[in-house]
Amino acid sequence: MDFTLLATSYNLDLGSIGQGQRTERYLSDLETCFYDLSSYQQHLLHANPLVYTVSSIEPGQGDGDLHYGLGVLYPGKIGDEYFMTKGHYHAWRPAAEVYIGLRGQGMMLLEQEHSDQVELLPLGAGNIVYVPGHTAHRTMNTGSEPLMYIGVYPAKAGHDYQSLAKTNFRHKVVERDGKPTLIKRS
Ligand code: PAN
Ligand code: ZN
Repeated sequence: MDFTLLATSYNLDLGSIGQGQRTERYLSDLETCFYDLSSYQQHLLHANPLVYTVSSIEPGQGDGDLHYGLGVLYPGKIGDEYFMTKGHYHAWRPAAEVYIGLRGQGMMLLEQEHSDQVELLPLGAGNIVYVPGHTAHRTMNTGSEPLMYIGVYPAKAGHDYQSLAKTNFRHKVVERDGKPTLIKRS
């Protein structure tokens, strides 16, 4: 256990948390995510913006330990599809996660692995989303300022991006009449 990590603080103006390990994802890292490939490639010809960062705090590695991370997801769109995270299952499938919205406006897409169950839930300042185990989850920024949230998950959850690489979720979330709309992929 790293006792120096028992207390930390976050700063939403800086989008930073304590001594968190920061991961950066640029548009070019998200090539399997956006359905409108020509808009995606067009966008990349002009710029490769930072789409999101995650800064993680990992005090312990035991079976009962928890990790948490501050996510900062920037606003933007590729065609009619919002800037989003890659999305993943937890490698240890039973692991659930709690997302606490701190600033901005967004949504979460949840898809259960072995059923057709799908949820599109608000995640912004004032929202909390519980992600059950065995559920793929992705976050989208549907607003015009950075979306900031904290996710808390079992230390042994891990990330499985591979299982989603081909299907890229069964649904996409696009803007229709100014609103986030869930559409089943054909
Ligand atoms: C979050 C995510 C974060 C970034 O901390 O890791 O939102 O999304 P991707 O990992 O899909 O790029 C979490 O769900 N951890 O388990
Ligand atoms: Zn997760």
